Amino acid sequence: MEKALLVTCGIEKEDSWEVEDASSELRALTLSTTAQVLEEVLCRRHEPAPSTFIGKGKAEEIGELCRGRDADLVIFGNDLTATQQRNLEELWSIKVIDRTQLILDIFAQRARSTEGKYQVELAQLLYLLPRLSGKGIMLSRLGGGIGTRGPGEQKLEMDRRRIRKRITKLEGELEALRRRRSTVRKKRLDLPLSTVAIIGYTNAGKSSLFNRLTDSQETVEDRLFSTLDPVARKCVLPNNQRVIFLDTVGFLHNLPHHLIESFQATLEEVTEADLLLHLLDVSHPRVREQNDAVCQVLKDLKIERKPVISCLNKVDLLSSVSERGKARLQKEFQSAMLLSVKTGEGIDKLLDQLTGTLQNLLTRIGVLLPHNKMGYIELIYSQGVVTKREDRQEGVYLEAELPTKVVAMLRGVTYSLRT
Ligand SMILES: Nc1nc2c(ncn2[C@@H]2O[C@H](COP(=O)(O)OP(=O)(O)OP(=O)(O)O)[C@@H](O)[C@H]2O)c(=O)[nH]1
Ligand SMILES: [Mg+2]
Repeated sequence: MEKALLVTCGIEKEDSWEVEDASSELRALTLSTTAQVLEEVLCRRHEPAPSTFIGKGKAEEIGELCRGRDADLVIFGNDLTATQQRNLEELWSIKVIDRTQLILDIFAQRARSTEGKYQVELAQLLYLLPRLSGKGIMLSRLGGGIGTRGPGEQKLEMDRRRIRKRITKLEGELEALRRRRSTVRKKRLDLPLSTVAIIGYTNAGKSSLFNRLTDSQETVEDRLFSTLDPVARKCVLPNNQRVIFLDTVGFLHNLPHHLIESFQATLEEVTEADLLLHLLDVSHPRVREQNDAVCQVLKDLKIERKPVISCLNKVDLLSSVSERGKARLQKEFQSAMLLSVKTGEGIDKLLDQLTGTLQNLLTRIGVLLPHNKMGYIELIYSQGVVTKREDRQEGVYLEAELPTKVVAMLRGVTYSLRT
């Protein structure tokens, strides 16, 4: 097990997060890998020092600490330039990893699907490429961040030309996979079921809720980024409407932008959902900052206007908070619902709210189906809520609330459609 020293530097001009919060998140990220945390060093600067980020004096101080504590590597809570990373490695004669590389390490460990694996490898190579310039960091040092992960021994021997070739190949493969996936998704969309994406900060309890709602067995762990590949599953709501739930990758504050781009395919799923279920871990001391971080990602994805139901999860851990305190919290977070996936508290209410919101997304129609189109009756019953039925001579007349997608399908096949 590698022993890591954590360094987080607060930059006054850049970040709204307190350096303490950033550091405790770095600790949680590190503990999600196989590394062990020796000590956390916090510092503050007005702006990063170009050659060492933290400044010469601080760098020497940390060098001493590394030797004294026999550290195997230093992990930064900030992003370093290739030069800063190289300088620090030379100064300390020790492996230095920045926040992006740490996150990539975790992603590499978690990726399951072919697409997920390709995405991570692509992001890793794009990260490595500028770091191979000039004298470069010793390739063996780049042997992934922690443990033996990272692009792998053999791949690290590749020179830049071969890395570029590999990048082009991966981009091609990913594009092909994306096209295939979009066909699959289109088929799913043709099936006109409403889609609900469970989103939220990493470790909020998304997979736990997904499992509970869909009776599944997705990985649930007290670690950051347990879920990497999105999973979709069907579920029947209490009013018999069928919907698709999506479990998604967790969000993180200051997720490096190029990472977001390489995970765009994953986030496409979220972008196309009809409704978002935003889960917050109310027991987390930084729940407000986490909420802001998620809202920021939604803005980046340009989907901040999508209908959202917010839930304050893990309410079972709030036993010391008064009812009034809880009500205040609910109000503060977009009239959120109180929920505990663990005890089941609030699940029924959530399902009611979900049904209601989805129904608001439904269109009320009256439709007369001719006798040769009876196949659609079953579709209407399974996708919507039928409020009236009359068997007439010309066909069957139904009044129902239906997802807009189904309404569009019906337009071509009926004598009369009233919306
Ligand atoms: N006390 C308590 N713990 C919960 C509750 N819901 C989830 N957890 C725990 O929170 C941790 C994270 O749960 P996950 O479902 O893996 O969270 P996630 O949002 O899918 O996390 P990532 O996939 O890593 O982003 C696990 O240890 C769960 O057992 C809850 O209502 N109460
Ligand atoms: Mg998960």
